[in-house]
Amino acid sequence: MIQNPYDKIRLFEVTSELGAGTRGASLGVSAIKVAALNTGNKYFTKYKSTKVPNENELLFEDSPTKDAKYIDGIIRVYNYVSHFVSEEVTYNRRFPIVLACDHSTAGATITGIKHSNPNKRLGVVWIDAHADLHTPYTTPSGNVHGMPLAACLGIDNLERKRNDIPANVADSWNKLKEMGGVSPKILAEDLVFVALRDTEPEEDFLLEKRNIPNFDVAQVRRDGTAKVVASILKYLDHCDMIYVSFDVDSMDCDLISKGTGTPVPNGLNEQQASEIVCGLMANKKTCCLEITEVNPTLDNKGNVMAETAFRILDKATEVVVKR
Ligand SMILES: [Mn+2]
Repeated sequence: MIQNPYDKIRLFEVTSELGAGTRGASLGVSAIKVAALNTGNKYFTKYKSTKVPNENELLFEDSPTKDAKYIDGIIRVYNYVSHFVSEEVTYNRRFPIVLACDHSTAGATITGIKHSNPNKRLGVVWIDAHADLHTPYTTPSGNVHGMPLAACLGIDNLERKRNDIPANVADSWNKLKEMGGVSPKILAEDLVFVALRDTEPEEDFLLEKRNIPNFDVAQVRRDGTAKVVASILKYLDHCDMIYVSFDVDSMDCDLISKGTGTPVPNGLNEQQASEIVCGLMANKKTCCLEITEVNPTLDNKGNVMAETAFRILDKATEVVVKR
């Protein structure tokens, strides 16, 4: 029996940045804490956090793999993250909020949830400018933060293959897909995007073939956030649990700031992002929130991206606590 309402939440600090293409993402969680401190907000006193180990020292050496950079380090990080999330979900029954630094590890969060609930159908709301549906076979960059959804869907996308990958990379990719003993972890019909607007042809092929919907920025502007949230929840109605992944590059980089690894214009404004995240948190099926890809070293406006992410985090947490 949880007495203290704040004890309903468990924060996880996932500071791996092995999956990002630009350096500095691992400072994202610290930048969010600075935003809390500078506004006198006691968030990090109220909510306890667990620091998940990272493998970032690998970055001082060149990646031994090209088509999935640092994938063996990322597999170790997936083990840490999925273990912590799974334990929390299974034994403590607190609501995990994952503060992550690059989006690759969201696949590990999903692994943790799914490992604890192998028979439940997990819906995923991916709020992101990017589809993160690449694989080592299709990636133009080799950055694994563009691959977590393909890993969770168990997809190679050989139909749109552009890279011949070595056997060791194929092995590691298969390990990532099969991690947690459940593969695939999610089904394409249980996945929706919000604010998707910067995809590559290999990803477009999958989006079209698997019929994965995107609630785009125009629709959010036209219909309003309440209607979009209702449509998302209706679409995922058959799912038992819902995981929400909020990549801050879903927001407009000109309106907010460029403090993220792959900034894209014409995105959500803060209010829209906040209302969508909070609207999803109000639903009892929503079992986890992840906020990711704040990079203060790229911020052209000081610490504005982290400050914006923190305001949304604070509001969303409150919604979960009160539900
Ligand atoms: Mn992303």
